[in-house]
Amino acid sequence: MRIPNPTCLLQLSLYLAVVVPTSAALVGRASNDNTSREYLSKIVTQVLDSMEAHNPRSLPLATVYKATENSHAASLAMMTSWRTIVKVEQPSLLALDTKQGSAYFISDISEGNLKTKGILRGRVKVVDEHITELELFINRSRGDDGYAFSAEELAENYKVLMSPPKNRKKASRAKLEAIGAAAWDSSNDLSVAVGDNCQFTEVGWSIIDTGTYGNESTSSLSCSWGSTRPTDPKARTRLVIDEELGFIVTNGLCQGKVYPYYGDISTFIPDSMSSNQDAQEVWFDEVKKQANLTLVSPTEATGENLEVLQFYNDELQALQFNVFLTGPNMTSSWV
Ligand SMILES: *[C@@H]1O[C@H](CO)[C@@H](O)[C@H](O)[C@H]1NC(C)=O
Ligand SMILES: *[C@@H]1O[C@H](CO)[C@@H](O)[C@H](O)[C@H]1NC(C)=O
Ligand SMILES: *[C@@H]1O[C@H](CO)[C@@H](O)[C@H](O)[C@H]1NC(C)=O
Ligand SMILES: *[C@@H]1O[C@H](CO)[C@@H](O)[C@H](O)[C@H]1NC(C)=O
Ligand SMILES: CC(=O)N[C@H]1CO[C@H](CO)[C@@H](O)[C@@H]1O
Repeated sequence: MRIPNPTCLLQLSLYLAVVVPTSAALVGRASNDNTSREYLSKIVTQVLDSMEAHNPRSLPLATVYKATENSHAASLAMMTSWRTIVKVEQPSLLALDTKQGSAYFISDISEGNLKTKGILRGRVKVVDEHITELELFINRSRGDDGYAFSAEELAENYKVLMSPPKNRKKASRAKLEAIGAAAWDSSNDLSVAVGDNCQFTEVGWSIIDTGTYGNESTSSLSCSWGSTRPTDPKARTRLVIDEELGFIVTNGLCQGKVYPYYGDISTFIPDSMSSNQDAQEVWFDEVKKQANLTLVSPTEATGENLEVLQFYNDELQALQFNVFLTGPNMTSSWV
């Protein structure tokens, strides 16, 4: 991670941004508080640099901070991220919430011998210029996220999201919050128009689903705002609301099953997508009879999704399912 000047990071969008909070934004805050876009991006840089340096002690941590890595709590000094990460690329996506002092980032990382690339993503919250919350996820191959990911495509795919058209119509904070809430409640009938170029990704990857029999599609899936979206009454639906770039960072859990899939891969299918699960059961029974492939046994799991949406010009512009799998019927450390 080498960002000589953190402001370069947002070069394209900063000129649109309110760099210094207005006096109104500071009302009710301690005088040493700073939640400007510039400050928040600097904090993210510090966190990533400290990983490369294997030194979490350099960070401005609050006396008591809350932190999780891949869904479980640990002190930063004990976390894998600060032990094994040797290089962090500059974030491919950075969402900044100047009202709550929170930031979300996602970056390519290298570990150990630099031969494999992974993906690190997370959320930081600051209060009075101290980090109070840190929620991190590292990709450890597709088996961990249950969906898919691509360390190779991440930066290229997200570039367009970080430089939206200058003349875009920004949505109000209330609208962004309403979309975040509806994303985790399938009974919420908020209608959300999906843009023609809306980008759908799973941890950086523009998804190509070849289907159960490997013959269905060779092109990328597009976004949808469907009834199969899972419901989590405890979802945190407005973790980072970036009013400038239109990002909504949410987190919720959904129950589902890990199934063997076409070829030798496995995939996580939420219970809310019951017809997809049924199709997979049919395929599983067929292939099991043929007995010429080894299959991972369908197994219950919880998918923890740090779901990111982007909305402007009255349309959904990006939808990202960033899933991490844990055991069945798990709950979140954060609720
Ligand atoms: C907030 O932090 C940024 C980045 O460190 C700095 O440039 C800016 O002057 C600070 N603003 C306030 C009001 O302290
Ligand atoms: C894919 O293959 C399956 C099984 O052979 C078949 O039932 C299905 O119709 C095929 N789908 C397409 C889109 O060709
Ligand atoms: C397994 O057997 C079926 C039926 O004989 C055949 O169609 C399929 O190609 C075989 N798959 C593999 C991976 O050998
Ligand atoms: C998870 O909870 C559901 C609903 O209560 C239950 O049916 C299921 O057996 C549980 N799974 C495990 C592995 O405990
Ligand atoms: C560190 C690590 O496990 N990284 C994995 C991330 O994903 C790639 C595939 O793109 C794997 O090859 C890496 O092993």
